Amino acid sequence: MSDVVELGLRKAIASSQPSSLLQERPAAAGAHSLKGLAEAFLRLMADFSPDAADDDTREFAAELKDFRDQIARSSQDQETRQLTITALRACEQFLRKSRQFHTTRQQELRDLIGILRDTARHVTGDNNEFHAAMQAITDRFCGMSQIDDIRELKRQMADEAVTLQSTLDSKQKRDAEVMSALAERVETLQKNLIDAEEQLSLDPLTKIMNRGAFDRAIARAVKDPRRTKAPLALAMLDIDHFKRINDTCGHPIGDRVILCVAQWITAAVRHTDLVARYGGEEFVVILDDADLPAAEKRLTSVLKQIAERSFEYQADGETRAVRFTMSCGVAQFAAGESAQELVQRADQALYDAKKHGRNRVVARRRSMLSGLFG
Ligand code: GH3
Ligand code: MG
Ligand code: MG
Repeated sequence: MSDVVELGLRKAIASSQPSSLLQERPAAAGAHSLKGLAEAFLRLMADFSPDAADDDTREFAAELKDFRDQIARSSQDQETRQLTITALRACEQFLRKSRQFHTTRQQELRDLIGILRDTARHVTGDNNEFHAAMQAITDRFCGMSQIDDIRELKRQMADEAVTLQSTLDSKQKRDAEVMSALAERVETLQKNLIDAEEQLSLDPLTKIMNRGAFDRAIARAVKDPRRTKAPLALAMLDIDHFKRINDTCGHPIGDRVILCVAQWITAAVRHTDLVARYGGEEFVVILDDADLPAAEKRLTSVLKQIAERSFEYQADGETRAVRFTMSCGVAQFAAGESAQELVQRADQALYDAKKHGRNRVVARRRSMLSGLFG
């Protein structure tokens, strides 16, 4: 509407314009209509900037009022023209400033919407409703020019910000719950894994290390960097004539004898020595920091203790006792040999112990030949 009035006003000024502004002429009909039109326009301009929200607008409203008063008071058409032109310039300047202000404000708000939308997209991937609402506001905003619309937009944005905040809060809460459930699950799985690994390494009957765990332990022990300084010995033990125990007492008692032997050996060696069931009624002991004589001495003592003990059990309402002996072969790790060679040598020593009458420890040294060609 202001454009139409502005155009009319400009035409009126043009039609009443003298050839020279300095030339004084009596008031004509054109000048009277210009006065009325100028007043109408300035009133309209005052209505156009209704609420004096900022200093500039307030100042402009006061300026308009001043112009209107001056134009109303003017008696000379030259003066009216001059005042009207000055007022028109002031209006143009205000409109330009106002347009500039709105453009800047539009851009800032659009940026703000963009930021909000990006934030929402990053933080809440599944919040389609929010994106749609923001898109609708953005579209509406592009067609806006009135200050009230912008105020409404601000209000909507504030509402959306509250919605976004609560969406973020509940998402964070959900994430925290998921994280804590996951942490709990991981902890349980880790415990299960440790349990499973432990079960995998244990012999089910005796609950000491099984053959697999022994193989890994001996492989680790021979590769230990301390090996160059500390000696390492391996003992292999076997129950003598175990078959007879099974035959006489039955297989279940044989099982209990095996379990009992595992406990006796474990109790008789150092806590740093590693005891494992190699298979059947055979056991192995890894003696860290023990050379061949030391290992031989320690195992002789173990065998002596076992030979002196007896395994007791109940059968047919009476207590029965089983006595038995064990044979043992020992070998010391030699630099450069493999774990397999060490085990083989201890096994050969055990075979020798059996061959030479059982219930004894036989130590087997590495032959010069294996040292040279091994
Ligand atoms: P040696 O003095 O030569 O070692 O004679 P041995 O009778 O102890 O040896 P042999 O190899 O002839 O017999 C071992 C027996 O051990 C045979 C097998 O049935 C028994 N055995 C192996 N594992 C188990 C087990 O887990 N439980 C029971 N009860 N017996 C087993
Ligand atoms: Mg045996
Ligand atoms: Mg055997």
